[in-house]
Amino acid sequence: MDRPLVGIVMGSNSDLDKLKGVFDIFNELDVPFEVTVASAHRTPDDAANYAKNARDRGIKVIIAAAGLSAALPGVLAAHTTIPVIGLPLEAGPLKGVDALLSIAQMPPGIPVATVGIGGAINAALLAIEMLCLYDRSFEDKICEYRDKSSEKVLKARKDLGD
Ligand code: RP5
Repeated sequence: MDRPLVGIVMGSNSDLDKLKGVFDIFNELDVPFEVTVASAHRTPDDAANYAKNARDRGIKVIIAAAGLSAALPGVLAAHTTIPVIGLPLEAGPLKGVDALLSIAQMPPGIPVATVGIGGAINAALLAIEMLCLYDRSFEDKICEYRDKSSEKVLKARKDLGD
């Protein structure tokens, strides 16, 4: 098994199902990743240590997924210079809007790249685009994915008799 290049961190085990889109893309495009749980609130030292050690372990980008008042992506970003993609998850009465704003509205100085609520697929694809900066073979994987997406639209058009 290849050394993981993407670290996926979720705030709770209850988030796992919402990350399916990330796992599917990485498995389909053969991207080595690891997944763990660390909470900015319940295991703050653990979250900080993960971020601090990630670069030395070969991780090139982190996807941090959390719901409610989602501090996790910002906390991880504060402890590493590896780019962090924040993935806000739908949870609780505000259905992810709270997580989206918590992640996107980072104070200046510690940026977190933010995708939409439940934007698992875009988080995965953005991570792969960041991997292209290290290894251009990942470009082929992105192009392969885009070609398949285009084919689906063209097939739908054909099915409509257009
Ligand atoms: C966040 O709180 C987690 O990311 C999760 O989305 C939400 C609820 O967590 P649990 O109470 O289910 O552990 O920290």
